[in-house]
Amino acid sequence: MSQPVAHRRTAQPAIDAERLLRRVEELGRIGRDPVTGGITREGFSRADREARTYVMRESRAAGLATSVDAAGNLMIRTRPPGTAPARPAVLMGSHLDTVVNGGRLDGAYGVLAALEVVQACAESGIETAYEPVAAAFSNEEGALFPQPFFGSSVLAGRLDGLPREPLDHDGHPLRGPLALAGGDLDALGSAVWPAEALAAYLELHVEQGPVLERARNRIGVVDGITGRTVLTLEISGSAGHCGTAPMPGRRDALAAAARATLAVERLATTLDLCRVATVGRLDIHPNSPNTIADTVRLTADLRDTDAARMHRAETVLTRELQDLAHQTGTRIETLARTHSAPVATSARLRALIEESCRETGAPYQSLPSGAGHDAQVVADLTPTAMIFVPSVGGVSHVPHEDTHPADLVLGAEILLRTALKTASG
Ligand code: HGY
Ligand code: MN
Ligand code: MN
Ligand code: MN
Repeated sequence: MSQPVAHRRTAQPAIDAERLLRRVEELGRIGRDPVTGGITREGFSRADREARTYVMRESRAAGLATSVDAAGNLMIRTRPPGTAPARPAVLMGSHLDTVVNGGRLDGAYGVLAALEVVQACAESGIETAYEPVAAAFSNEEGALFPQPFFGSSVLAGRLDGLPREPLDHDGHPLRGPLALAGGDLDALGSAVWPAEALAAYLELHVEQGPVLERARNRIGVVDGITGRTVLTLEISGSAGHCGTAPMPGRRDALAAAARATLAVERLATTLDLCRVATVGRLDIHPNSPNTIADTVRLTADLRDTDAARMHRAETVLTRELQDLAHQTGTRIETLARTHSAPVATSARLRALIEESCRETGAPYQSLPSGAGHDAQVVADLTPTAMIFVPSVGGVSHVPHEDTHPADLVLGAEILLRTALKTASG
């Protein structure tokens, strides 16, 4: 690791609250449904590209240097790479893509706060041992192309787990949309960071749950991030006329999918094998009111902070699906499987976050993250930590996802202070 650059301080970097809140609102208009108010910016969609362009434009207007790597990750620096001695980065970021009909803060807030920190450092002229860099990781949610954590996985060098030709849910290739976002599927290797290029990763995010609000704490210091396994299952049966096909002998893929959905739910209820288990997406063919469905695809999302529990839950589900296929005369296949291990965050970085909270008098607490984050992927390379701010009503992935403006500003302040403490080497 290169020797830290001398630490020259001029004015103290400061968060510009009005600028941050303005950007949150402006970015929140991109991909917004005028009827539901929900945000839909699936990774590598047109709306996602518009969001990346908005953040790039704001960064350049602020005199910052932007670049998009082969995975479509947007990086924002105080000055272009190569114009100063190379230093390990204190990387801060999150994602700009959303779930379908989601909220305006999940991911976007963390990217804009990271931009705010880098801009505050540039405006102050501060020179730190490590370089503050902001990142918008591509396709964190996997809403259209079911390869969640795509951008952070490439940065972390997790290329083996990616399909050669990633496809979206309807079989359309990623290659074109990735190129439109500034990426290059054939050059993903160029977007991999070596561990020594990083000193730390910090992610500021809305909690997306009820814990902080209920406890009346304003900052969450995340101690662990949940593990997550997502199975894409395909159930194949036989189509037929629903009025003439006798009940005995049917191979009804949708009836089997309904039983599979309940089997997934049971993993986290009566069987208590993992913390949560959800079927969130169902694609039915031919999806016709008077036709027996012949094919159903569904996603099973299993989560726990204990890897062994998650593994056991998946094993039990696999066996139950085999039994179900036999009972219903259908074929049940796993088309795809993505897995992120649970991770513990860095105790050293957590202590710096807590120190920043004490300096500001912000009431804080430790808590686990039930949501998955890019931080658990970047943890492969470098110490990572997450800072949460409260979610109003404890909800997220819905149009009414919200956080009080004062909490949004406080979160950015804590991110800035923690980043400066980390960057000072
Ligand atoms: O699903 C999650 O936990 C996150 O929103 N990607
Ligand atoms: Mn999300
Ligand atoms: Mn998120
Ligand atoms: Mn995240």
